[in-house]
Amino acid sequence: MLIPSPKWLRGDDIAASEITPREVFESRRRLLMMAAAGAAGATMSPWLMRQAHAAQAHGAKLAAKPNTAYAITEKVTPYEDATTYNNFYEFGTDKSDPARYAGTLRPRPWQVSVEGLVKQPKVYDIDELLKLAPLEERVYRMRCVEGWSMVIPWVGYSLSELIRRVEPQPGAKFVQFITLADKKQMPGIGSSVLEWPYSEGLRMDEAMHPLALLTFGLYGEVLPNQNGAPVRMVLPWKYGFKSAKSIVKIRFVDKQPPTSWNLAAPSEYGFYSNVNPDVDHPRWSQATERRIGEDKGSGGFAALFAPKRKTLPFNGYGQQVASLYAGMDLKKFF
Ligand SMILES: Nc1nc2c(c(=O)[nH]1)N[C@H]1C(S)=C(S)[C@@H](COP(=O)(O)O)O[C@H]1N2
Ligand SMILES: [Mo]
Repeated sequence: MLIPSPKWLRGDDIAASEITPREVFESRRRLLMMAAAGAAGATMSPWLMRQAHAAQAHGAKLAAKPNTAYAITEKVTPYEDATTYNNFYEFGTDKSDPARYAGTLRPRPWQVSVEGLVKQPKVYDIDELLKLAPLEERVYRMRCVEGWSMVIPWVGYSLSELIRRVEPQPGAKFVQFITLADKKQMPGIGSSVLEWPYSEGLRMDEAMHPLALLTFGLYGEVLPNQNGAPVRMVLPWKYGFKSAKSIVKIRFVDKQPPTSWNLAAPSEYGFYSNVNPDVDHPRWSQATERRIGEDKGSGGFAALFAPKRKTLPFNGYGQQVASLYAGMDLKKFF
């Protein structure tokens, strides 16, 4: 059995970045991670695996002013869980795949094209977009359609800040988010599990809701690649898959846009996908969820052993967003 040296597991190796050219350092670090994940994968405990992945995750600081308007009192999920238990199918379908393989994603240089039915279309450089409005820290509850949840301090600003600046035309009824699909950076693109590029969408009033966060960071740091660097959406009242990662296009359109998960399984994933304990997924109940990081064990088993919680309508954000859906049959528009 291979026992990894505690020195690099602790992340001490990161100090080498000061004396080693970044590229060399990063590829060396990746090799260490791959050795840990691969060679020892069969015998290393899930906890050790996650420490190995966590060692690669910390990014540059990203300052933001806490916005307590939507503050929740639940315990924040440990950083290690939020950055090693991910869904990002462009890097594979296992929860540990994004942390393992997203090192190949290059979040700079990066442009986001804001286009379609707007008076001021523009291709934003990511660093211009980052400075468009003051960054806020918002602690949001997140709920995946698979039945697990987390509490994450995100860094970003309301998408409405951007929407106002590009001035939608009267015909713009929906916003579509299109994310990067580059085979060279994303090993999962070879698989046909979803149609690429990943696409998501919102109705204009949903997109304008202040809770809808254009997100650049988490835990006071820039987004790690596995969480959707350099920019993603975060929509806390909807199932996680609505929160598209690594966005390259924001398109204003007149009709409800196609979305990747709806195309893959229309009977299981609707356009709205509001968190709703009363609408079961065809293959499982949505009445409860497990909070990642609350388990005593960890790793891929986290979701199995964490205690069950009741899932709340709109993920607990009903007071803020329920009025958007007044008069709609949410069983039909699931
Ligand atoms: N581009 C892209 N965005 C994506 C996904 C994906 O596979 N590709 N997965 C979604 C799903 S199912 C979830 S639950 C969240 C997970 O975000 P997190 O890993 O930061 O918690 O990202 C969403 N955004
Ligand atoms: Mo998800």
